Amino acid sequence: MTQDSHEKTRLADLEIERGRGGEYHQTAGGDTTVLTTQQGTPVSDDQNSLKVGAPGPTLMEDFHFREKIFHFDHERIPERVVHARGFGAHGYFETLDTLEDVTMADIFQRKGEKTEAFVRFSTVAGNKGSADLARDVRGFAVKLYTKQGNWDLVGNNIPVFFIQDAIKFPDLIHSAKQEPDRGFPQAQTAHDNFWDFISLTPESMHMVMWIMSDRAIPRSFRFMEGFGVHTFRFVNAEGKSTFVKFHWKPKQGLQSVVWNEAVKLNGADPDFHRRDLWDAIQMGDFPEWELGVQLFDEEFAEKFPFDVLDATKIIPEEEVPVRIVGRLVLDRCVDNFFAETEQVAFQTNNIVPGIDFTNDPLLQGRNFSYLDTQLKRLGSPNFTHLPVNAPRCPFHHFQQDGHMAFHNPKGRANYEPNSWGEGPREDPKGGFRTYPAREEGEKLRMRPELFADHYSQARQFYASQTPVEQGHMRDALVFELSKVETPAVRARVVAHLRVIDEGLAKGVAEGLGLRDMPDAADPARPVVEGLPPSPKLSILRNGPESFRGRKIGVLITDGFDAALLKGIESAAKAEGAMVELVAPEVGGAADDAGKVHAAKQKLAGGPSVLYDAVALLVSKEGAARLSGDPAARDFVADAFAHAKFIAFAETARPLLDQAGATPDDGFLLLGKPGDAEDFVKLCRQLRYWARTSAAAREAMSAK
Ligand code: HDE
Repeated sequence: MTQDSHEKTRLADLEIERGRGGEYHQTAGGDTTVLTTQQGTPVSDDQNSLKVGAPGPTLMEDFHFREKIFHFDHERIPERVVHARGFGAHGYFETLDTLEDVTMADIFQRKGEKTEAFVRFSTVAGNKGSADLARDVRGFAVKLYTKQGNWDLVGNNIPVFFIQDAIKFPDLIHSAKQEPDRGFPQAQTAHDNFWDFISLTPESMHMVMWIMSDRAIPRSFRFMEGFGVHTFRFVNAEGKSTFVKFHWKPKQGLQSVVWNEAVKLNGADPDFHRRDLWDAIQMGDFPEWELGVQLFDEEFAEKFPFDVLDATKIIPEEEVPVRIVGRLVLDRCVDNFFAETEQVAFQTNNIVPGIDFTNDPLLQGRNFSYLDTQLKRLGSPNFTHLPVNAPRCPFHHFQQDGHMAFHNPKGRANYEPNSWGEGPREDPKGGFRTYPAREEGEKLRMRPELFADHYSQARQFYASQTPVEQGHMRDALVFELSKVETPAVRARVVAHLRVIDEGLAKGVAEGLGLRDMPDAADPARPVVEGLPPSPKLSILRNGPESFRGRKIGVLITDGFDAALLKGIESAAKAEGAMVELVAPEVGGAADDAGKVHAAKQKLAGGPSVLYDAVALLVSKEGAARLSGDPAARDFVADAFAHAKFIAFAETARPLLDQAGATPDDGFLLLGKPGDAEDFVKLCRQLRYWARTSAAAREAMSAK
């Protein structure tokens, strides 16, 4: 690594020299900085190790070679035991509403104030190198560098969790990850161990409904919600406590992909979510979420039919509305993936005055785990010295030494109190004070009685979905359980589903070819009847109002109609959507005036799953050329099967025919450039679901 403090040596421009033995030398020149060792010694040759004679043995003496290989050998740090695959970005939080009445947290005191933030999104089960579109929960971890210390809200895109007590976390994660003898499957829950554990753990049923829904296959990090999951406490200056649940709401609405699309995306672009976030930020279309809080008191908690400290339960927004108090904007990509995204250390125990924990046994367990795991991953208790983890506010303490300590205090006193008048002292008034909750009881390994309700909210979640979403959940369960090789495990899951919804259980049993319906599971507590559906739980009921931030893939071939492309481009621009060109060759295609338009994707490597909607602008000759081309057929057939909106020039009709895509109301014939505006308007619905099922057609015609 070169240090700024090194004097830059200016040499001739970068050039390649052929050396005596035919070896190549690349030398620094012009403004190029001279390569040095870690110790700062300038390096004369980075292409050849030091040898005795040209073919001779390599010499131990070659300190540059040894240092380089030594460092390379130690580049990896342990990946996170969960949430290994992630993607981070910088941004800021802006306070939109003050909350001084309920919390003294400094970040909520002044309207309009901005606080620096770092966010890391992740999948849970897969290894670092797994694909983005795994069916999985997404981590939504936010670090807020407040004036009173770092506050980490380490959340997920699903508001509940599989288990109620942290002691079960290793079992849950072991069952979800690769099976230990064979080391597969990777980044999938579709295997025996996972469903075996789940079927023996009824408390997971609510979460199972969420992960079998399209929430587990988001279209983009930008279009998903985030949740703090646990109930936390706000504490105000008078010491009064208010319960709080945190919600991040994407400014551009919710959107997911369909399962068949997810499977194909994992092949077409395993980095689909990373690339999407990176591209959006680079283009200046900054992803944004609102922070909302659900506030409630002990009295509400007492009368709520479930335990508010049980992380397998939500409080429906219809019951306690979400009050918007701020917004989060991601406006800067990382400079270095390892330094920032990999080394960022989130900890649930990073809280600030005005915010406190509750007795949620999952949260209590997490508070141990996150600190502990950072030592393993980052190798030193000094991980807070890393720039991404360091507070932005002043900090002073007497913790010292350890590996890689590079903020070392000066002076004699390294303890307090001391007689030297040196160093920081505690602040009894302004310092963090734990909320003095009254606790008493016997030491027991037990859970509160209401935690025994495992099915009521699972049922409520299913009932709150549109018929299209319910169909997706059924299909997901059938897919996952079809990969389970032990019939008894499949049957046990269906037994649980019978308590949640008989129709769902029947559909899954049919999909599995299960001949004998198992008896329904026996709930530990009676299911609470008559919970009203919560429309806020559906993705399709909370979609975007515009097509902003989405992408249209336009297939072009030589001789295509330039005016139609212009129409699409200007309609998309007006909406804030993107257009990407796909052509048989990446070099692009010439329009009807002979002007060449470079393509972003080659057709055979740029399938329609990469886009939210497609437009087919192929010319008559192009359609003839692509006749029988499997990539062209799949481009159209997939867009059709995935219920996407499709615009087409008349000349492209043969492509529809060969893909078996009969135009319906989700198609738009582009007769003139202005028609693209109607197309973009259609696209606001994101999908033409009526194409996919009778239930969807019925639901749409009832609208
Ligand atoms: Fe985590 N979790 N978790 N988790 N979690 C980790 O910490 C753990 C849970 C979540 O982008 C680990 O730094 C336990 C719930 C996110 O760096 C580890 C339990 C929720 C991330 C850990 C849970 C989460 C993690 C692994 C059960 C949503 C990624 C690496 C009590 C509210 C953070 C690390 C990032 C990461 C433990 C359950 C969210 C091992 C013991 C519930 C977003 O400490």
